[in-house]
Amino acid sequence: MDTHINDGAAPAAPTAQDYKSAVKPIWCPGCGDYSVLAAVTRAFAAMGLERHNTAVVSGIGCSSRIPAYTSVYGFHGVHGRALAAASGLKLARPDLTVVVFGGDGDGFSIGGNHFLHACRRNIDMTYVVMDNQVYGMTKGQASPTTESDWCESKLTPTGPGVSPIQPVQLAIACGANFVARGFSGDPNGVARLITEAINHPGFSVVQVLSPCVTFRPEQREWKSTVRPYGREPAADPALAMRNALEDDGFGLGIFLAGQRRPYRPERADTVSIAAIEEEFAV
Ligand SMILES: Cc1ncc(C[n+]2csc(CCOP(=O)(O)OP(=O)(O)O)c2C)c(N)n1
Ligand code: SF4
Repeated sequence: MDTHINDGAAPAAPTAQDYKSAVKPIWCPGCGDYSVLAAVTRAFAAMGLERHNTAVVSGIGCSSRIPAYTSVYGFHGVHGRALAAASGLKLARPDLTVVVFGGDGDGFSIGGNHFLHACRRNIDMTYVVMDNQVYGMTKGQASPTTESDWCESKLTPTGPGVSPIQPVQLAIACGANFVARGFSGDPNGVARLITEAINHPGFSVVQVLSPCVTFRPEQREWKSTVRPYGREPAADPALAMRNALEDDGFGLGIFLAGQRRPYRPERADTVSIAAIEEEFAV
């Protein structure tokens, strides 16, 4: 850590505050995303991550504002392309800790194709999906995780009418190596999950149920719906999937801590920027 020099000799332990930027979040009062920001900065502090060796990457959405609010390197990209940008970054700089943030719309609608290939590819990075089952930033349309009978959007007055995606099941099915679910109302629990996800090799997915109090005010009740799903993390994806299928979408904990080898092409370590420029005649 480059701050916190106490007596000129030993650096003091970093705090969550060290990982927050000076930019004040503009989320609605009560939005679950505040707690996710608290959780991720606590996780970074607990791990003592070096800010210059850490990068957060996002797409577009309320949840995707996280890079502006952290003091590590950040990239606020385009809608649905966070995982593509993060994959390139991690392959070019495998020494960095790369954590990706976004919403359910960003990740499973416009970014759905990238999500399944990121799981399949298993690059060593962490994806935190802040799932509020709605498009918050564009004022409350149904997303891929919205219940089929949610009738509050003018675009879908009788409900979307199709079954929602189950992110935990999808991540396991597509090959993610670590899959967990947390709740923003428990920031310490989310911080622990993010820490474990970063420490686990390969592609880690953490679905964080994070209420949109403006367009889904009923999600305030999630605090009495969530509970630990109550089983040990499975190393076997088949067992993890069975546990996920038996869960109702509100069980919290680690479903899968798998053993797949992360994807890491040899070439990414050896090729130089000069060689790339020469190859492409830049
Ligand atoms: C290519 C493109 N299409 C559509 C949009 C409009 N748009 C911005 S954010 C968003 C959805 C955000 O929902 P979600 O990812 O669930 O994040 P939240 O705002 O709920 O955190 C959409 C459709 C856009 N910015 N770019
Ligand atoms: S619209 Fe919803 S998701 Fe966006 S900041 Fe407000 S409460 Fe949060």
